Amino acid sequence: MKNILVTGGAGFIGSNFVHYLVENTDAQVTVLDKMTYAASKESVDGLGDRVKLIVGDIADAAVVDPLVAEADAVVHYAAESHNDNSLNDPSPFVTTNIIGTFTLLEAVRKYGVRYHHISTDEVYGDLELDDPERFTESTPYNPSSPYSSTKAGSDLLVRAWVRSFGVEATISNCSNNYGPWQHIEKFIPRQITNLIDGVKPKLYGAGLNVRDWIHANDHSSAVLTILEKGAIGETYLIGADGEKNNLDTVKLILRLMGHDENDFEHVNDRAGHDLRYAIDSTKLRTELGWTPKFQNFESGMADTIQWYRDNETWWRAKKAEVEAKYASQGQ
Ligand code: NAD
Ligand code: TDX
Repeated sequence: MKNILVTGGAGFIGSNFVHYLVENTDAQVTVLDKMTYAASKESVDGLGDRVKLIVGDIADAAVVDPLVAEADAVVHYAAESHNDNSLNDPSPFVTTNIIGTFTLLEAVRKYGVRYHHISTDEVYGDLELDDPERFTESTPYNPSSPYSSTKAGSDLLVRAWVRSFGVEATISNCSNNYGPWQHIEKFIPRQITNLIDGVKPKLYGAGLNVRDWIHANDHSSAVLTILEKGAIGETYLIGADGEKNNLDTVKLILRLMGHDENDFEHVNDRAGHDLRYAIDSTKLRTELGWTPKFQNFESGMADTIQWYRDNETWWRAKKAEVEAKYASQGQ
């Protein structure tokens, strides 16, 4: 695969994958990104002539078609990605996540291009805290939020385009990512940057909701493994056995940043808040031989905290607006 088109490659996880491709392959990488509020050009700066950034919308066939025609593979990360935003205004989620995916699928069908679809564990809904089963590739879809339902809809389009039109696609559903370059609207960077600003971390509800954390670099290595070795038409779940409840995560951040671990506050809960996500990634590990490298959440978190301390100029400009929006919702 000489030419790889990465949609959403200026976002948190997409940019991590662009770096991973540059470091681990010889591919030329074209990033197609609308540069929404969630994008940052700096995240893909300095990578030389191996990486080209095209600013455009995945829902615009006139932009997508010629780029797909030139590509050997498309890896589709672009999305509206934040659950809280989807509760305030679902509209861009439907346009980008569903119409955008449809537009890409029509292009890969037309030009016979290999396609990998990035999705989330949230399509499966949530689990009870004591459920002994985790999500697997055969768990029925049961999304809760406007965000997760549009991601589920996009996954189903991919499955239908494989079966009906013979599109050469794979799908991955990954658990919650953490690491550098994550937008400060998200849980972990919001709390780190709050503490840098002398503000208490904000926990939705009681904080007993469980998320299954994986470092973004491990997500990237899994996606490249699937792109190179995955079986067409298959879905692979990506996870690193990183279940933690939000209360424990906030306490860890407080401790690593030198504060009393009870120095946080409870705020309004999220509507329809999923209780627990947990991934069983046995298929990816046994069939494709993938293993995560970032097994130590505490040291991954310490490095992430250091990154936000070192890169205040990157996030500072966004902080006041993000916090004003949360404050207006009692969060
Ligand atoms: P992000 O919000 O940080 O980045 C999304 C990127 O997509 C941004 O650069 C944005 O400008 C771009 N984009 C949005 N609409 C676009 C459009 N219409 N056309 C072109 N580009 C557009 O998101 P993220 O957290 O990096 O998530 C990336 C992907 O991974 C998403 O598909 C998301 O569903 C999936 N995912 C995320 C997580 C997570 O924990 N963040 C976990 C599993 C799966
Ligand atoms: O201030 C907060 N306090 C809090 O308790 C915020 C912003 C969140 N939370 C809770 C809500 C969730 O239980 O923390 C947990 C994580 O929240 P988010 O970072 O918003 O992530 P989540 O809703 O779990 O979704 C993420 O993982 C799956 C990504 O945003 C999605 O794109 C991905 O599909």
